[in-house]
Amino acid sequence: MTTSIDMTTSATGTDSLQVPDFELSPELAAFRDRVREYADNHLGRAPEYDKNVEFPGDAVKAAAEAGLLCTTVAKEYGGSAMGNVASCVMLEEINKRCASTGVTISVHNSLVNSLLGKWCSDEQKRRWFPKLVTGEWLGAYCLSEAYSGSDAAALRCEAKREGDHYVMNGAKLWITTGSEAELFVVFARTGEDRVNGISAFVVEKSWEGVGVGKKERKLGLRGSPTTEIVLENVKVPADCLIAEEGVGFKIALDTLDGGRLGIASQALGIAAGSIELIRDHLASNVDAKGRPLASQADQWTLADLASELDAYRFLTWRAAVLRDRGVRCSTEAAMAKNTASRLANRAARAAVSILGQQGASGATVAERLLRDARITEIYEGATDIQRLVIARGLMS
Ligand code: COS
Repeated sequence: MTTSIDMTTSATGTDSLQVPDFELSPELAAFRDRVREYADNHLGRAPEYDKNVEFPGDAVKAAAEAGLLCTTVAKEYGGSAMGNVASCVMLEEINKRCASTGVTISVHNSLVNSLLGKWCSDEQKRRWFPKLVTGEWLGAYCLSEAYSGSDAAALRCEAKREGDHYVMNGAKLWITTGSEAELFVVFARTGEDRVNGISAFVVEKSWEGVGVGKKERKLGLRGSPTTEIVLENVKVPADCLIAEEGVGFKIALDTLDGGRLGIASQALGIAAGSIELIRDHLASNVDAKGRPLASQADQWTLADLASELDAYRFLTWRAAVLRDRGVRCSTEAAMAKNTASRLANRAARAAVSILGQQGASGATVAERLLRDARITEIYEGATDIQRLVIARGLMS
């Protein structure tokens, strides 16, 4: 008896041996083109934001008007519900041009809006989303403290329940968009247990006792303000607790899985921008007969960087697809950030080297890309933390 195996169709009628389509769908390609148009029209001031240490308020406002601050919000709350893959495509394009604008949008969408959408009640979403999706308010994510960076569960900020509210005291460090945000997601201790004693809250900037502390002087992303957020006897209404007491740490780490896709995409954008600089430089350097003068070594560098860019983009999109499907993607997101952020640093360093004196000059894009690349290996979980998450994922 011969068994015939249908190689194209599964019992459920779906294509069981389907090869993934490595092209963007027509809808996503159209969205990417729209983001490119936004970038062409509104990110031309990137060098000024960097030079003047100026928040890209005009670019962020234009992003809100273009519907780019609501990609991770459901339609019923005014979002476009485009999801994580679309957000990754968008963030790569934006970061290629301006990483300060890119990180502002990444944190707003991937850390704040995503978290509220997944964990808040319907009433809470109706309270905050109208302001967040329109960009009237920007959001910030407050996890790190002086004694809890990589070891996030060591945080000390506390929230003590007193009747119908909590009294919050503590200080958060390295807060992206700190001085510009109106809404903070704050992780604070409501119990002694290292992990299960942490809860998540929404805190509004206008409340008494909420202050913006020291602003950091930074190597890169100079248009993006990174500040301390000080919380002194802040009365946080009990209905600003997110989900329930004790699940804050899991909410924080789950949200960071999505945030890391945003930073991986930022790194891809910085890498892509650097590779384009190298390509254009090498292609324009020709002899009298129009033959390229580029050394073989420089051509190998270009080839290797471009190959890695494609590979890590697919790693990033794979994790984003999983997250859009509601599947935990901690390992895959960490793989994406680990590889893309290291590539961004190598690509930007190569751009500066290959462009020579011109590349190292503060007047060129290469120098800014190199400074902007550095942080992608540090924030939202340093490279060694990503490697730890990957190893734990593989061993579990
Ligand atoms: N999604 C949901 N739950 C998660 C999770 C995730 N991605 N990651 C961990 N958890 C859960 C674990 O399953 C565990 O729950 P149980 O005790 O019920 O099993 C709990 O959370 C604690 O996890 P874990 O034991 O791994 O906690 P650690 O203290 O060992 O944390 C690392 C480990 C280092 C991974 C974590 O502290 C981390 O990611 N640090 C970096 C923080 C960071 O990125 N900061 C940047 C802030 S924004 S600039």
